[in-house]
Amino acid sequence: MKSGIIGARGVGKTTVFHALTGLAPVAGQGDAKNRARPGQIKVADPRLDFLEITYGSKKKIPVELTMLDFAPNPKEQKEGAALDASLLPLIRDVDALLIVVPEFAGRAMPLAATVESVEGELVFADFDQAERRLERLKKEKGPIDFERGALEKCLKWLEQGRPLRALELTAQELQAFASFGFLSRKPVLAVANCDADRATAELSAADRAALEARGLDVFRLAGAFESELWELDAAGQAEMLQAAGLAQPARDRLITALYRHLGLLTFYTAGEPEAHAWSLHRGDSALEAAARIHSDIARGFIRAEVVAYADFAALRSDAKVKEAGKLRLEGRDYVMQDGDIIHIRFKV
Ligand SMILES: Nc1nc2c(ncn2[C@@H]2O[C@H](COP(=O)(O)OP(=O)(O)OP(=O)(O)O)[C@@H](O)[C@H]2O)c(=O)[nH]1
Ligand SMILES: [Mg+2]
Repeated sequence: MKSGIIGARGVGKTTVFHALTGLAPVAGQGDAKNRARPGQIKVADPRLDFLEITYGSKKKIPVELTMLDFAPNPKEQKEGAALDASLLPLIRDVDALLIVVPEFAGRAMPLAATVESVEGELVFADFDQAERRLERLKKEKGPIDFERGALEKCLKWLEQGRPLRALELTAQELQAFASFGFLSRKPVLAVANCDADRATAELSAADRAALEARGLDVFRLAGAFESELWELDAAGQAEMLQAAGLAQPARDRLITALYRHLGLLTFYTAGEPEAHAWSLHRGDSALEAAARIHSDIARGFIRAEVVAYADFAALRSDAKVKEAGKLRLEGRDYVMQDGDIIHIRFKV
């Protein structure tokens, strides 16, 4: 799970990255070739802690979400541009976008309008890409009618300035576009980078309506304040958060928001060697869960032994789970549930 942090120049993208990952800005970050800086957020997970203790696992491996911060490219960015155009090719393979909008004193921009202008750049990039592909198809000979029709449908939509995420596409159309990495189809979280005293402020009704209409979630984060948290120990952090009226640091709230917005769940594999948490899309099958673990395990998939987390937590051992009849044998099409603990039998 990789999220790219984007937005206009100087809106606090690197500060938000620091707040979320604990990685402080480095001088002269990035060069023309390598502009993305990755940072990890380890997902705090009490269920995983319980599995580690109960199994006496030697290792604990939490879900990690990757954030990408991009070094600015002074050459290519026009003053006041909504988005650095040279970033567009770098965000084609991310799973989600965080659009940063500044709300801190001295640099406030209107939330909904700013997100819309960044989205406009994504829509424009998709339009450009679809149009070029269509031009190429028109020159080629052969049975290309399906993709042509699908592209024309997209172009018509994009022309009205609307993101592709709001356009219904058939499975076949999605398949045809699988390699395109359309930007305006990516899930977006708007991040309002505010001062600490506004960290829990409500959205205005107008902003909420505008963003909901676009299928976007908003996340409020006091970037500078949250970056400073990393300099303190756990007790100091808790005190500082409490003083600001916050129950959790932004990284934990962001994880919840991303999970909800991207429709993710967590499943586990656990034993003495390691307790391991994995993220998966809601609706994915046991076979897809197997593929997350290892392609060989998916290829040789026979059956999944599954126990719900709540059942394991109540019974506290594999033997008791079995005895109580709570261990299920499921096939490859089984739809994974949040908290499932699985063991996959496979043969290669
Ligand atoms: N008060 C306050 N200042 C902030 C906050 N976030 C960023 N700033 C300031 O805004 C300036 C730009 O912050 P960066 O995080 O470097 O912004 P950026 O979007 O990464 O900038 P570029 O990478 O150059 O486009 C810095 O001077 C920060 O100190 C915030 O939450 N509060
Ligand atoms: Mg930066």
